[in-house]
Amino acid sequence: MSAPVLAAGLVDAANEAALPALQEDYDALGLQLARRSIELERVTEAAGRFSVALPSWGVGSGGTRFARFPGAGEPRDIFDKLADCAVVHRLTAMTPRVSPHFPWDAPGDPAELRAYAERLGLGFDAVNSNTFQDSPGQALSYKFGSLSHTDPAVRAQAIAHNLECIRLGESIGAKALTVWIGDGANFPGQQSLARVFERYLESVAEIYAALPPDWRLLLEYKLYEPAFYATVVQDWGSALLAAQATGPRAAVLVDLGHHAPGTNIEQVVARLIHAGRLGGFHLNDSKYGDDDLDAGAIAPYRLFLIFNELVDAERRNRLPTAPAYMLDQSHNVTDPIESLLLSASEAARAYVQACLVDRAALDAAQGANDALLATQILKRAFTTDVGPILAMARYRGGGAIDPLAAYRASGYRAMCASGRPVRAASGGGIV
Ligand code: PSV
Ligand code: MN
Repeated sequence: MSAPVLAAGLVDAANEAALPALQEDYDALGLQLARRSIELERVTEAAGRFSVALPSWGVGSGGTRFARFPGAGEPRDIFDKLADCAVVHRLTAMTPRVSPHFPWDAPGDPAELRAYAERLGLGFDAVNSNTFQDSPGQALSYKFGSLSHTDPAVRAQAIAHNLECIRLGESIGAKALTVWIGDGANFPGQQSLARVFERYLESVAEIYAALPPDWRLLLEYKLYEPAFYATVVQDWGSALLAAQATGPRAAVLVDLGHHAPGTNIEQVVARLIHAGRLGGFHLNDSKYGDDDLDAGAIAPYRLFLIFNELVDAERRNRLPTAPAYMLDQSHNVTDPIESLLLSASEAARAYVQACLVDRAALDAAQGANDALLATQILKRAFTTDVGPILAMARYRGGGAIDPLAAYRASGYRAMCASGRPVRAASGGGIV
């Protein structure tokens, strides 16, 4: 199977033209950081080590409950999706893994899928199960829940699907299963708030029992949608309880869009680190709810503050297992590849900015209760233009100095449009 690829030499030629200006900016930033006793090369090396996984579902146009507007040359299956992800990785040099979603991405032959991904230079991150909608051929419906359903037969079906995800994941080299369920109630009284959670815990325990020893189970919470009165795993408290009740390799997955407006997500992150149960992230951005907008598009300072907690925890050796960084976005008005290029970069930007925080000075300001100075120390790191560090890390990693410009010059989307017929516009749907 062959995939559309970027023309040979395209990135190299663009990089060659852009390198002199980058070098100037990079050197100037180096001088500026040296005055702050920050070693530029150390930060660039850290940037080069940063990576974030791509959601297989993110390379197609998303949609809302009202409509989906497919774009030209959209991927038709997991093989096309991987080809698009490979383009993102080729240009950013920081997205070497893809997080697949089953059954959407169920391969006929997992070995073939794994080999294909390897040929593209990609691996797999956490596999996601899907018991939040009914799939063709499924015996029992998830309309009234899945892992927490009142009917044991429905729960058994949902558990079996998760076990199948583990089996598929093993055959493609994944090391984690992410479980997000849409279970919940739209009306007070519709469900027993107590018993529905107990049933969820029982089901999760069965999934955990089948988890290979080197795997992690990531439990994702979400405030609302599709359930609008009470979601079974509605917040980090419930997810943490579930992880703690389940076992040491169960941890919490924080999707940035899954909180009430105004929630202090960085504080949630700090608490999960304290509990040793921070499993990973679905990075995205939002203004009102689970908007699934591009990471860093709305609240870049919040993203920075989250990474500030992570870098601080790294420094204090409080992150024995690195959290899984994954994007989870829905691209409705952009070319999904372009959004992913920039979102990966925004995640790395927040991480690098957080690496610039003067930790000793912050400790001292906090110790002296100097609120203004402490917050200025964070702002100073946040407002540093780390663009040259990101571009240099990409360049050194084999990516593009300017991924978006290189992508736009490549004609990749037009190439896909001629090889992949447009999918019929369907109705609404969140994915
Ligand atoms: C649910 O809103 C979610 O965040 C979960 O991670 C799903 O797997 C993903 O979006 C795609 O629907
Ligand atoms: Mn998510």
